[in-house]
Amino acid sequence: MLRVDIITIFPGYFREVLDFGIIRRARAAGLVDIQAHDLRGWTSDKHHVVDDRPFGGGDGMVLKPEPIFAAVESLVGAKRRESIAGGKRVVLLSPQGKPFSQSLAAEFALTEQLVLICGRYEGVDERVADALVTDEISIGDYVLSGGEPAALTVIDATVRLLPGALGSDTSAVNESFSDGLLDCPQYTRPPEFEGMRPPDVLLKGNHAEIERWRREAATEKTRRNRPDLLKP
Ligand code: 9D3
Repeated sequence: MLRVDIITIFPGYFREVLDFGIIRRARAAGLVDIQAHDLRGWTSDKHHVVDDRPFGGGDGMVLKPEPIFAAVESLVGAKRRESIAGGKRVVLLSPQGKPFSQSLAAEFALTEQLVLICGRYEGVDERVADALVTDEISIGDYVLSGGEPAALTVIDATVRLLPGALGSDTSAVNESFSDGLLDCPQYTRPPEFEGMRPPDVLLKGNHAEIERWRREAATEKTRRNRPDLLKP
């Protein structure tokens, strides 16, 4: 069973979203155990302070290192990257991270424990990235207000790859990004909707013709929306 521990100042953010769809089914089936932990629980001062002003000046606040190191030590049993057991990953969600990808999700799905550290404010004390985390990850080139939605993205992409998480009618093979092309367009009933019809080839049942159409349509969709995927 994969264990996922989220370290956040907003544990409540995760409560309902983890209770739907594939993630709910995977949890119910015992494939994954996901817990959101309040970073403030690892503070030792009266006011549970998790942030402070940046050295050198500047706007905003920076998450302090001590509660994060304490959280990871209690959840993973290590306080440095080198001491983290193989099969465990400690991930910092950060705008400065490496791009998240399907291949990284596939690696995470093979681990026994995933710890996700969610940043907030202007950032996280760099000693966390330097000495504690195994992976610093961004989900894309846009600015979020915190790492929480990025953590959810990582959880979703990872959990659906756990053996048994997808129903028998669905499969994690032959997907977009596995074969390097976007999915082909799909249609269902009715055959005519407000004057719009699916391509005739899909209604005729010649499976060789349908396969050829799907590959060409997928290539055309990819050329239009993601030409970067076709570049050598
Ligand atoms: C790059 C912007 N920073 C310069 C002042 C400030 C800043 C903005 C947003 C610092 C942290 C954040 C919160 N974002 C994340 O924690 C985050 C994130 C993101 O913003 N985009 C894509 N992936 C991620 S993963 C975590």
